[in-house]
Amino acid sequence: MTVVPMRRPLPNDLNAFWMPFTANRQFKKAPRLLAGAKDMHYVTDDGRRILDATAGLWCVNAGHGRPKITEAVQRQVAELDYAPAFQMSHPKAFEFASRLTQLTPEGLDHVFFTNSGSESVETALKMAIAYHRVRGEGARTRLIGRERGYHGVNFGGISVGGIVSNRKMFGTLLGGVDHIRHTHDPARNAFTAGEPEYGVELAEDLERIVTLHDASTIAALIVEPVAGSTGVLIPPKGYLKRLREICDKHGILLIFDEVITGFGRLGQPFAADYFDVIPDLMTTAKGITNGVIPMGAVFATGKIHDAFMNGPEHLIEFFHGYTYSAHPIACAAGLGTLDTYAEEGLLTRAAELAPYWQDAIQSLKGTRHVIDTRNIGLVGAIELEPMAGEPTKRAFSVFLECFERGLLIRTTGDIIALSPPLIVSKGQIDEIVGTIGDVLKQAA
Ligand code: PXG
Repeated sequence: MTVVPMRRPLPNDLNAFWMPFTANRQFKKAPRLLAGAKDMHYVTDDGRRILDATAGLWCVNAGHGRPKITEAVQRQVAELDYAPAFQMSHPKAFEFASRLTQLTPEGLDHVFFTNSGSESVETALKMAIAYHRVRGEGARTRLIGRERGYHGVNFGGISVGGIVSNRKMFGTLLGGVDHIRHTHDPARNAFTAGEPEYGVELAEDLERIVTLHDASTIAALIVEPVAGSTGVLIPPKGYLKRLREICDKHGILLIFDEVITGFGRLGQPFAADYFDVIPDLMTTAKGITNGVIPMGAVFATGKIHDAFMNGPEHLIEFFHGYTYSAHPIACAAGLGTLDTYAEEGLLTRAAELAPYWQDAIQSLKGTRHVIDTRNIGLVGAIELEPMAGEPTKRAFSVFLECFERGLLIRTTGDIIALSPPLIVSKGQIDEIVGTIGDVLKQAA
């Protein structure tokens, strides 16, 4: 008989799980556990209902526990649990890819499946470099990102990303990367509803980088159309169009990282639709399956895809992919998600709610500690004056107090970021903004 050693942790021991992007020691002293969810609400392990003002982490766009998605997953797991992803596939992968490319902006007709936003970013960066190489411009290897950009946590993503705390611990990162300036300019744009007036000229920073390195060495520029993780930075009017023009002029691919803007967040299926600027590659994740099963996808134009479809037909064209690319259960969840989005008009619902949302967010101007309010689609940000000498502390205490009062918000630095599920009601918008306002009035 084997003796089970007694040093094993109890099932409810909090120590073993090293939590991601979390203050582990603080969390484990007072854990916040979500045990259930339905529509706009979470339920905590002690039975409290929490209004979800963040769509999980920007991913549960159709709200929680949606029956079409649940049932699709249940059916799929019983029918086909897994199919090899390389040199094999399964029918739903093709069905889902076709359905997705009917939704994507004109020209983005091919989809490469991944399992997360971070993997989508790595995939797109590799595609961009390889694309230039297969067409005989192998010197174009440089990747350009933007200060304050967030492109996931893998080495390519943190290299082109511009969030210092995500980079500084991890050595020299990828070589051959440069960054254009970010667009945050509160001195000129604070309390702007929608797209800021000032800052289109910041796109010209790309010309500076091109002059420095020469266009012939640059593969791609990657930007978030609306920067999310860094605290919701909305592009100045005309800025993205100008980036597109400069990329075109120099033969540089434009990658939009639409991991948070994709699937209806701005009131159009993608930010590319909203801003009427079509990238060459588009990275997505999160809302692609409503957050139910991990999945990501990179969309590519025919020009990029076709450039690879050369040489002997028995050879692999792109040496890249994941064991779980186009996982059957993720594809089933994705199909259920697209059905739900379509039936309820969710990919454009944010456009209907945007004026109401805007008034609600902007009504916090003048509230204690608030130094900026920003909004676009169903995204909002409330920037707080940091406590002297203790950055992030004020916003985090607001987060904790909101959670106590039954509201889930997200904070990054001293910025509150809001992105409710696209099924949110006007009454719930009032509740979100009302609670935050009340908490701010009493916050230290
Ligand atoms: N690109 C962008 C633009 C993102 O926002 C990723 C890539 C990476 O996705 P994965 O699936 O690898 O996490 C993201 C992720 C927040 C927050 O509160 C944002 C993200 C993740 C977690 C929290 O701002 N974005």
